[in-house]
Amino acid sequence: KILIIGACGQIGTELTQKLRTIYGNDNVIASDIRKLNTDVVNSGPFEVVNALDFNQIEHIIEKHHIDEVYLMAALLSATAEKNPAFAWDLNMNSLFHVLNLAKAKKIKKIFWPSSIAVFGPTTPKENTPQFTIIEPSTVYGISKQSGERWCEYYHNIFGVDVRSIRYPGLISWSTAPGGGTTDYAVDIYHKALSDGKYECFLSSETKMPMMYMDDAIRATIEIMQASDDEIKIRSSYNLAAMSFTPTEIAAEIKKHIPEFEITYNPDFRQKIADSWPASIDDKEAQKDWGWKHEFDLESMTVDMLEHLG
Ligand code: VAH
Repeated sequence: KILIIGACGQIGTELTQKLRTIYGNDNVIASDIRKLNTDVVNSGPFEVVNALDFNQIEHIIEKHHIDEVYLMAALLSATAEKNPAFAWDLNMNSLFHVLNLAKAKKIKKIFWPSSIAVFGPTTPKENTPQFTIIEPSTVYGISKQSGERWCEYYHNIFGVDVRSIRYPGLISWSTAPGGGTTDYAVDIYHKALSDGKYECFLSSETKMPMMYMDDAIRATIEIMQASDDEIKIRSSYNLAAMSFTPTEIAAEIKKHIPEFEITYNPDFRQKIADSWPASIDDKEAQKDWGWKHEFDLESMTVDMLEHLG
């Protein structure tokens, strides 16, 4: 059985639904700090769980005979800069709780998300390799780097089966992002349809790695279904699909909504974006567990506008 912590969040919502389709509603226990999403709450078992409460997580794991945990609760980059102490507490201690439960053999497998935010200003910006300089300059990035180190440590020293992906910015029509720097690439579609214009909080040429949610969910499930010996990297895998600037995504939207206009008014998130890579090399994921993305900017835009329109 599977437990998802943070099941009502941006990724958790879609991951829960997909896992329920694959493994059956009753075998996928959704949990979050509150009942924030009615689809998630009503489509199968749901528990209110605080990711910072070890005893609560342990209790739910025993009650439902859980083997696998997907830990999707976290504060994202922009929110973390506003509340560094809480971000560090939540992002690190929730991970320790789950790693320690695996170390104690109460669960067999963990999925934990890392991010391209793990990279910093001294990392090569284009085609960022799997193994490179990693000096993150954001609270969120520091928590992801530390998390990656601990995942690898728990695997090497205690034999914990933990698997992880460095997600790029994720774009979805069905779930809203929650406080990230890449959120503009979701908002822009909503505003293009509702207002015909969008004011972007990043500058026009800010290029960032992005991925459509369908690909991200498939990657998450594929890395968890891979055999143990295929997973050679136990920190976190680079993962890529597309990279674009606000200018480029606006041009793609204009193909469908010719009157669409974008303006720019960068805020504190510009500095966060500037510290991250522009594009990612994910050949290790391709080689080790057969990763291949499907969606590019063009096909994603068609699908987004079709669903939202
Ligand atoms: C954020 N979407 O902007 C997240 C992500 C690629 C960064 O982890 O904070």
